[in-house]
Amino acid sequence: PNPVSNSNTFITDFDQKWEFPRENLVLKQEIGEGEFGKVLKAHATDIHNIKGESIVAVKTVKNNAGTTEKNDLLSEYNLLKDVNHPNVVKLLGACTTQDGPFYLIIEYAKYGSLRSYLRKSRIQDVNSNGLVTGNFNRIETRTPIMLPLYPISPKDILKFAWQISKGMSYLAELKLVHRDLAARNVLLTEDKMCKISDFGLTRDVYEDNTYLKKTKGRVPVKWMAPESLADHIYTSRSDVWSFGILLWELVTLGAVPYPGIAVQDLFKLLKEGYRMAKPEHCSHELYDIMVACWADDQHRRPNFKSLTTSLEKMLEKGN
Ligand code: ACK
Repeated sequence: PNPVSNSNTFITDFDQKWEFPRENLVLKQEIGEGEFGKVLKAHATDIHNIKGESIVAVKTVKNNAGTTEKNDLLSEYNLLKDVNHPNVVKLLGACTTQDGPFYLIIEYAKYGSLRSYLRKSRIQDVNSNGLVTGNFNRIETRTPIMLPLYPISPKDILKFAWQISKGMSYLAELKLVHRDLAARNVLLTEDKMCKISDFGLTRDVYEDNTYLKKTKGRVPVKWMAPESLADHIYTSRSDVWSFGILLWELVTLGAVPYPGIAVQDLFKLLKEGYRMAKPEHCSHELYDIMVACWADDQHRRPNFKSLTTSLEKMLEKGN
């Protein structure tokens, strides 16, 4: 039989375990939009063993999306079915029936992407005394109490790095290569837990642990290892390079890497040995980790297990 299909529905393997009835999903406002996809906040009733109503996030493609984008969302769905870790975004269900668009339902992260949280945490406010007070939410009482809206401390930054490293270590163990690890692709929940997300580009690696990307798609050049840029080689070791860039994003509260450098000039500079300088307020210890992640020889980079241990030690020392 010919399934009914419009531009927004696409054929997928029906999976009873994850299928969620459309009538139990009430879409609310849009929380994110890309060129071909969007993310909506929604209310779901009785989803994934959670009785009653829960707030969830729904990922879908727009009408203008092509086959690549649809396949990316489908592969994200299939991949998320097999992963389960506190620092990896949780799949809650999917609507795949042909009477509507394909919806991927994942856990909702109150603070959105780590990048947006980092950038919001920068916003400073000058109070009536002319003092910089940080980003404050004024709660009116007889004596005004000021509470930071997006607080962040050096310890939080280390904690975020450690959590992401743990999630990546888990993925690497499963032989999964993320290929687009960046602060924009990590979500932050209400209890300040980092969740690795956006698995559209993730591929399972087999045999020699190397994924060779055949065609040119979206390329996050400033997060990419030299071997990915030159030869489209993606491994957990190239994810480690991206993790180094993510550490730099954390310390700079979400700055764009290699400020002032055009993407087309980057590869040559990296091959000549150029690396980003130590950001202000970054400890030498953390900068050494970043630089180690950016070793030109992928085999000299630390792995996620050892990164997790190093970050854990730094957290224990309280620096
Ligand atoms: O930084 P943001 O507000 O948080 O903008 C991006 C946008 O959608 C595109 O990815 C937000 N987003 C994505 N997934 C989720 C989620 N599960 N919960 C909350 N926000 C999300 C993200």
